[in-house]
Amino acid sequence: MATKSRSPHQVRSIALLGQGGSGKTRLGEALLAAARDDDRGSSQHRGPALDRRAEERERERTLALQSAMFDWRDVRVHLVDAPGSPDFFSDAYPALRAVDCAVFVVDAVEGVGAVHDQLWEACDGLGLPRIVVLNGLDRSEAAFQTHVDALRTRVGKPLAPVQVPQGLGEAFDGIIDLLHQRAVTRSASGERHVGDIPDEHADVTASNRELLVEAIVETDDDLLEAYLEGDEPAPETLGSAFAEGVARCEFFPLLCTSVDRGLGIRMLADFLVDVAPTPAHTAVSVGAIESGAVDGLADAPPSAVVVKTIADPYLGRVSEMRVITGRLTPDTELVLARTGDRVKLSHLQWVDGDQQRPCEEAGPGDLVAVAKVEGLRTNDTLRAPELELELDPVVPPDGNHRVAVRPTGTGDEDKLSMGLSRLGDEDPGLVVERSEELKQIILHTQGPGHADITIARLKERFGVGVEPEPAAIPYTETVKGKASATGKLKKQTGGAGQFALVELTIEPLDRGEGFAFTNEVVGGAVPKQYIPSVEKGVQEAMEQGVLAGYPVVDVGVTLYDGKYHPVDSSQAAFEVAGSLGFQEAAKAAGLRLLEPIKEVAVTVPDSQVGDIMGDLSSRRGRILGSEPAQYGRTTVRAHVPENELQDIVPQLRALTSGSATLRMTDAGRDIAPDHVAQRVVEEAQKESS
Ligand SMILES: Nc1nc2c(ncn2[C@@H]2O[C@H](COP(=O)(O)OP(=O)(O)O)[C@@H](O)[C@H]2O)c(=O)[nH]1
Ligand SMILES: [Mg+2]
Repeated sequence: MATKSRSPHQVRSIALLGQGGSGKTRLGEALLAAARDDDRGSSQHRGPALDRRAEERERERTLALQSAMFDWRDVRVHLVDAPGSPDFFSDAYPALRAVDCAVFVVDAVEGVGAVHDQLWEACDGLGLPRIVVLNGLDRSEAAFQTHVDALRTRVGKPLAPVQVPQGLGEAFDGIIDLLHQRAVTRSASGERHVGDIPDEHADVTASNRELLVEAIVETDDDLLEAYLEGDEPAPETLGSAFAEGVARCEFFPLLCTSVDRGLGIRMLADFLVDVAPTPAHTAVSVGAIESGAVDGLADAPPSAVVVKTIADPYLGRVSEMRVITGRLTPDTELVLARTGDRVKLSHLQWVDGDQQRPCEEAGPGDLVAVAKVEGLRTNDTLRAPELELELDPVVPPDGNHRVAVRPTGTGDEDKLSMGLSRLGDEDPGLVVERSEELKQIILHTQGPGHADITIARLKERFGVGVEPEPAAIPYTETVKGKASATGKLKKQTGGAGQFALVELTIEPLDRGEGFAFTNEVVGGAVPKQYIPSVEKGVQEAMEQGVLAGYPVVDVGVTLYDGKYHPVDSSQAAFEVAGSLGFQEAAKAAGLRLLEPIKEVAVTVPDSQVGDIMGDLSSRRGRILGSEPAQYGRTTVRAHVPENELQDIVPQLRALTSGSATLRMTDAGRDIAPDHVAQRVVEEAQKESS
């Protein structure tokens, strides 16, 4: 394979997306094998290029983005295989930036699910063209029309079947190509045969071809008018309108494959070359060029986006980037848009499975790796100094699974901090929160599997062992009613004494009002210069908490009287008096524990609404209502105390077989019920004793 860039007309890049287990990795391997003219090889074994990491082979699933490339009819195809589990969305989302077209692989038995919907929606947001591949048509309970119909209602725009299977399951032995009106079969001995469409498949062919032609003519008024008058456009006309419709996301073509039977693989490769958009698509959609002029793309000033970066203990930082415009060579100098720093690329390599091949020059649409450029993050834009371009980061939504981590080795805090900051650069789905208030380092992850792999990577790559523990709940305290108290400091230690006395009243404020301090002292009972000290002392006491060590909130404090001593009083003395006064008054007023509340929005298939309402209610949730969502789904909203939500991500997955999506936002605080308050107070007492 050449080591140089090609005309952008001859480059395609696609991402394989969809539910875990739908066959993305196997399909990718099959495409690579077909390009090596080794069709059968891939159907027997997991190939060498994808899922090659030890952790992936062990678990038989894809954990991180990985790419390979192949040549098909003089066109270079970059293939990006994305993980299909929500736990590894960190890698699936940036894959969308790497490519000009997404290939959604749907299992012909299982159909689509929440992963499919969520990534489909992300593609909607980016205007990324999509192709659907129904894979595994050889499996015993495989279906075709059911999935076509389900997908048609789901995607909202026309679905254009360009192929139908010849038989299903055991009987599946060929694919009918609706655009070219021919059938491709493979005999038991592996012989491929192209021929006429058998009569027995005429009906399914005709009905689906109608869907296809309608989807195409809908995109062009003249074609539509002619069609309605009974003129079906000529195949060439259909062909050219077809590719444009795909590029503009006006409809989504559907193809058929079986990796096990080696059917549909070559047709898919042909289809990618004939129909999938060129690298101009991304260049236009991110605003790097104005129109779809493919020709000048490689001669424009260079720009690229980082789709994956990883700190390797031996190689240093390795970053994979997709070229948007221009050409990159091993001595290209670019500007990192986020910081304005200049970076020099060196050691360019093709991103191609487990192969290490130097790249002399990469052009638009190419995926290349650079080593030893420090400071790069996933989603970073690199550009020629004269360009303005900076791409919006593509990040998965918050997975809402929080885990706190503590280093197991003494003195490992710095190592942990460094490891987490490196991982944060790589992993756009990982957010690290250092909470002063909770005295914890909290990882916001996509799910339990993401938390586990993050912890494993800390150990393997940065040598830090960590102990996961539940993220603490940010409780607060407040006062039950109004009360007054005296705060008095009087000390006589050797030489100078200390003296301050304050009289203050506290009262509850409305929820969310925080703190208010009023000074009503008259006649200089507390001299002016000491008033701020009293306030400061009160605030310190509030931060320390009175009931269980959590900050006190929503309290109004009025200082109405006091005493001072001309020699022994000081700012420090009034601070202490303020603090003591507040504590006394709070105890007199009585304290309550407030718990943080989240507004939770769970979207599930309509049939599971009852289960979800039951689950949320059992978490002390207050159901706010429900509303219809896309794709035959319903969103249920509820206010739920945060401490009932610790395990909600794995539980929802188990309850709905992974079809639920979850959003959470802060919804203030509420008084914790007695049994919760009691438990929290007891735990606090245990800890301080
Ligand atoms: N019968 C059959 N099994 C398949 C086919 N494609 C994939 N599989 C199996 O489905 C499982 C998941 O495949 P994989 O490619 O790892 O799925 P991914 O999670 O989407 O990458 C594997 O056990 C494959 O052998 C197919 O076309 N027919
Ligand atoms: Mg996979």
